[in-house]
Amino acid sequence: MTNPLFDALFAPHLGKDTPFLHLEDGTTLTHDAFLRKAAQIGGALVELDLSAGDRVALQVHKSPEALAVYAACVQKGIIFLPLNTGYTASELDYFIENSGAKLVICDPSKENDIAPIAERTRAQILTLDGSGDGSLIESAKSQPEMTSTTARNGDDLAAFLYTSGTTGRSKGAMLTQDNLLSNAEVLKDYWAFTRADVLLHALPIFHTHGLFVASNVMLLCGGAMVFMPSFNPDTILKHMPRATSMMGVPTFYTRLLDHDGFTREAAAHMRLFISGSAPMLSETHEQFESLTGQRILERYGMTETNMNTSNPYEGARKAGTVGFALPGVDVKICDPESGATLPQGEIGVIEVRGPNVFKGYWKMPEKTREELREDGFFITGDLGQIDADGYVQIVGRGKDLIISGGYNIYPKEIEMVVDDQPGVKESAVVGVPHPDFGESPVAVVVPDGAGPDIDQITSACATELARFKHPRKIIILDALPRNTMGKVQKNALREDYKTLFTNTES
Ligand code: MLC
Ligand code: AMP
Repeated sequence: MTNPLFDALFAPHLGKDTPFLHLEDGTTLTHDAFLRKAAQIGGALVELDLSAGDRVALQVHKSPEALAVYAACVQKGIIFLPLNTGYTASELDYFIENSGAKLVICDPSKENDIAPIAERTRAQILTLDGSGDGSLIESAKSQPEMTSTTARNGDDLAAFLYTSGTTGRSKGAMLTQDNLLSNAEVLKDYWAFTRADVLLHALPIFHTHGLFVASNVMLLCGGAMVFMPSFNPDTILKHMPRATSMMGVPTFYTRLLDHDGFTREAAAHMRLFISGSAPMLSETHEQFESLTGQRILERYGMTETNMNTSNPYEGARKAGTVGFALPGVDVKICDPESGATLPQGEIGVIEVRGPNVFKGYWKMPEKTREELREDGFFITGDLGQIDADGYVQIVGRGKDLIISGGYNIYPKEIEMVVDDQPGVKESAVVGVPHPDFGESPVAVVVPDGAGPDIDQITSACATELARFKHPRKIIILDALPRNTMGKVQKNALREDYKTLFTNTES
């Protein structure tokens, strides 16, 4: 009986007393102890009548138990659907209903909000808090610490990750066992991870970066992680002496560089710093190198594709580039209109193909056809070029996307909420440079009649949208700039407000 993902990531560690998770309370969870927890959780899921192909939605704080739910799902062939802890009840409603989740696991503080949704969609509900307690764990306690592994094929689904779209409607990216495993295998070798590695893990585990890139690679190589609930530069520096490597979004690096305790000596023993999920400014690269003498390794990925390109481990890591196509991944630059491959050096849409590329969007065959070509190439919506040395450079986005601190925000989602408020004729949301988050959303609002009540817009955003999506500024304008076709010129707005957060004099 086989289950490729479980067999590669988890099964080799059964019975091994090797360190896996170093925790904030000073304790260390071994691989074996982790797998015992996972087996008990798996037993509890099966007792709730979940079986292979069912979905478990999970919105909980980061903890070893939350990661053990992932392991349990893989072992039992259940599709794992992690959700950003910032999502509001109104956002969750869509994910739970759309995925048809049979079980929702949430923080106890969210249970009352989620219960009516679960009741309507006939999902069961269990709790798990940030310290690893809750009704899920109560049910798991009576389960055996060893459990059977459900047979799966590499093509079977392992996870759904929801990613927002241009229309404001999120899409469930269906990821197979092979998508996850092939990428973890490539990254482990490309970045030279071994069992001697200790990774500083401060990313959330509900997105590709923290879950699949960081955790899968570390499970595959047999190393350990300093598993922190969230990013805090003091905590990072406290644990850096025992670590060999870190993965983070650019905000991690700018915040570390702003910290007095981050010195050449503090980083001297570190083998590797990796960045991704959002563009890293060349200045950050240079500042990092002049402080530490080390070059950050930047790579490029997406929810739908896992990782596509990476700067090399050995060899030049070029600032402002995301490196080469990973082994087994094809990358080409295409004409946005015709889809024809462009000559080297020209700017176009980045398309990628490989075992890492997802199977499609859940219950959205049309969206899948629009973005995933029949020959297997996925149209990323990122604009890029390949330089003379073969390095891929991301120069912009063809898609109307804002990335704030590594989180994606589609303007449409915010515009829909703002447009619904009284006194609003229309609105346009754009991303402008932000010193901490890289980019932040600004809402430009055109008044209707007596005009809008800004407090009302703010509170509507608070009810409907996760905090990270809230516009950091609301600007009232008589009319939106439009081109001759009547299309809103977002570029003009981005230009007008580009120094809103970075101009220290204002
Ligand atoms: C938190 N806030 C954010 C935010 N994160 N606002 C905008 N953008 C964000 N990313 C809110 C908080 O709720 C808080 O609200 C306020 O902003 C300030 O909080 P903070 O304490 O400064 O933020 P912090 O909790 O430290 O979080 C910042 C962060 C975090 C950058 C550390 O966002 C983070 O870990 N980001 C990583 C995201 C990630 O993993 N992305 C990978 C996606 S996968 P208030 O109410 O206090 O004002 C992917 C594919 C790939 O993209 O290639 O990897
Ligand atoms: P997500 O949908 O959250 O997986 O975000 C994927 C998007 O993040 C990509 O399409 C890119 O726009 C962006 N991204 C990821 N890594 C990088 C990077 N190293 N540089 C620039 N953009 C990146």
